[in-house]
Amino acid sequence: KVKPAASPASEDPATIAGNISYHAQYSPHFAPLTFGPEPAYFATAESVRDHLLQRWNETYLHFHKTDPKQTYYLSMEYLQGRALTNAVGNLNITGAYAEAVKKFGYELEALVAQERDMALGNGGLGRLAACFLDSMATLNLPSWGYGLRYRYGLFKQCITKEGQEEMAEDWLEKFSPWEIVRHDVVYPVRFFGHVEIAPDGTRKVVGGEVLNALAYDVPIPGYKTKNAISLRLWDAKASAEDFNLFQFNDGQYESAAQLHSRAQQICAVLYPGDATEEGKLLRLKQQFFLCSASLQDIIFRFKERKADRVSGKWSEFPSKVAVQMNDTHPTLAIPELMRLLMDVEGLGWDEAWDVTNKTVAYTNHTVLPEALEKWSQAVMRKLLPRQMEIIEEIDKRFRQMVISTHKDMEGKLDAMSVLDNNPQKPVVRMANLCVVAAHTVNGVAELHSNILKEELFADYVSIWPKKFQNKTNGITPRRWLRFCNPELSEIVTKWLKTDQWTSNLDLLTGLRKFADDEKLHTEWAAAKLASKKRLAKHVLDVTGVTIDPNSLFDIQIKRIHEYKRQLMNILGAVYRYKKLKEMSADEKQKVTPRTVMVGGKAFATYTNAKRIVKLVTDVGAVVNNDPDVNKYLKVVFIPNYNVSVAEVLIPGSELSQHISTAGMEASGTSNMKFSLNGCVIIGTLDGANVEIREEVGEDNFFLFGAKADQVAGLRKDRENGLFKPDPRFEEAKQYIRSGTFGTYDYAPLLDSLEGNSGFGRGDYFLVGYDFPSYIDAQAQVDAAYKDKKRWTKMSILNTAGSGKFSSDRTIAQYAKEIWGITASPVP
Ligand code: DL6
Repeated sequence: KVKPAASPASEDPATIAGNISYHAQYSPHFAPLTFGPEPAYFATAESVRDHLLQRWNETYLHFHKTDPKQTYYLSMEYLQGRALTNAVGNLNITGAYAEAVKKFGYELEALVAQERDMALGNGGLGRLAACFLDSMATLNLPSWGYGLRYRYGLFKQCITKEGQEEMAEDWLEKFSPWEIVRHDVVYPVRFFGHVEIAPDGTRKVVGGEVLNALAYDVPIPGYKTKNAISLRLWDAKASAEDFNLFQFNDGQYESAAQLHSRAQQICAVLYPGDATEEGKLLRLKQQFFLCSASLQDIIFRFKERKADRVSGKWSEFPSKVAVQMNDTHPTLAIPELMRLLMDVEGLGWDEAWDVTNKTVAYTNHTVLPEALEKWSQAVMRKLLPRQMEIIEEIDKRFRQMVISTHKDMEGKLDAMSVLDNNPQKPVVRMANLCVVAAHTVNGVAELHSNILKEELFADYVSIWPKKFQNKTNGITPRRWLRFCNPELSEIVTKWLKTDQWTSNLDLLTGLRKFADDEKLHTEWAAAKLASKKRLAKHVLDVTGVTIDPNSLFDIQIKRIHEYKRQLMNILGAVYRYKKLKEMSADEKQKVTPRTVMVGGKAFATYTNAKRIVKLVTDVGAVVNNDPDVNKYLKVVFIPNYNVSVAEVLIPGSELSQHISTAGMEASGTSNMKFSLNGCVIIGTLDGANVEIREEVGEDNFFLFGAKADQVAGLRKDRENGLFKPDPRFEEAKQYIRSGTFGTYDYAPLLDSLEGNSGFGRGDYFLVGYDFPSYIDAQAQVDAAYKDKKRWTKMSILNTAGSGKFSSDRTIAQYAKEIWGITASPVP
């Protein structure tokens, strides 16, 4: 037993300053001669970490003693962003820390800016996981996240004359104060090898390569609670025995450390390119590494909490453990849990299947066919021979079950089965495996969940009608309003006469009754202006472009993808520019000045997405330098969009674009962040836009475009030559083709918008169809913005209608309706 040490976690500024000083001297990362902003940030962060560790330990002990059912969230991505502001905010010690660092001559904000984003994710799915952890901790739920400790997370985006260039971003270059290495938490993970069957029929894998998974814990504090949960990240290590000293001494340095170098590859980068076979194999290794290490750890903890579980009380397992698979990336948790239960713990198939099925649940985040994972059966068999045997058995039993109990479905079996045995390309369909094995499958917004039930997974619904649910996504109101927008937060607190909205976001509806109050309007507009000025400074710093805080700030930030239709946005800006050029000076006076900002990263090998980035920057270069129009229009590409950039952009936004082809965006979560910060949305009826519009009111949302159920018909019409493009659409494309924005070859990008040009998919994303209604909606925006009273009211009503989109609500629903877990606050 370890005796509890005296707590270094004080809330008194003088004691905190002493603790920061202590870390500056005794946490040996920087020589103690100077105390510049960087060492000051690290010492401050380490001091905050003391608070976190204390809570982490107490929470672990509490869960250990009370043995509640616990959820484990398995995700290949966590887009955490920066931690310092969030940590002091959640611990309610921001003021004390601000005062303490002043004693060293620093503003807390200046130190916060030193922190590198922890960008272990790509986009919405990873940021959702981060918001979920915040809500799990805040709601005192027994729950942990598991992920991988990539060295290079999401790449750094540089914008050059050629367009986007990717650079590796090493968030661990100067170590992270937020992670704690657990040298005692290590599990072996085996790749390759072959299955050996003992005379009694038991199986084990021998040979191949074994790497160790080493745990790093990132403590996640709840808001105003003693609970702090864990994001446990795995790193891969080879052991000393795998280092061939003989070869090394013989000068064969590379082969001597071969396994060490392979271990390093596993957690080197998030999303290694998968165009090559090696790339595919590495990605599969990453997925399995996460699943195997996490499940071994989960089983260890299940046994650790009650001594008699060592001999196994496996039917109890699903009443103590819930595993949530964040998309199909952690699907291998299914065969790996089966393997551990059968080959290590000695259960039979039926018992192991029952336990697995009652334990795992699956969230789908996309219906895009190209994003639904399929793995080559041959690769899987080679890398994971035993898990592949198990997948084959799952597939066989599923087919038998359908034939014996749902004879009418037999004709659909080839599409529903786990294995696609097409001789040209036999693959394992990961989504099908998830649906077959999980007790619950959910989509992430009403519309998306309906599409899952009615289209993608429709065939399974007749077999398991109760398996499918909706859990509309949410965002944490702490990071996405309270901490990133202090001016607006204060106003909300003042008018609601409570700050309870921070953990009960439904209280925001209380703002509705003040939506016409002039005093509130004045305060609201002043807060928005302050945020716009901060944003304008950021734009100047990172692009050199001056933007006018009195113009309408119109923002689209998200991964660059054709279905998200940044191309429609920029075509709209091009059309606007052309019209401005045609106007007389008097006519221009009546125009609503607008700054169009686009930000987002294009996947390194996604050529059309990179062309879109280039087009935005080229249009910006011409428009912003054109003295005839640049008072009325600016177009800016915001480089290196990430969580901390979003924290500056979103508070300063007035209009934001969520304009995907209906039915293609599963939910979206930045739409929720914008709306919460009093920004009005222009959007299609897609993903969570549908629910946002319901909540904030139709009058406070600029709607346009085709509906999801029209899309298939419209695509057919195009194929049959029935689509007649609007002249405005033709005009905008032609303006680009004419070379107005430079000589770069935009033909392939623009051709992708043409009928059946052969290039692209004949405007698969229906930009041409939606363009006229988009331009009309933008004209309504211009008119509405001129009426300041109307606009401010719309802004207030957006914030007031955002209560539903708290991730606290989402997580409370997962806890009750999928996981069956309840709150367990540290006393
Ligand atoms: O659910 C989180 C987020 C949604 O808000 C987005 O609409 C959706 O595009 C995104 N999905 C993915 C899918 N990736 N894979 N596989 O990132 O999930």
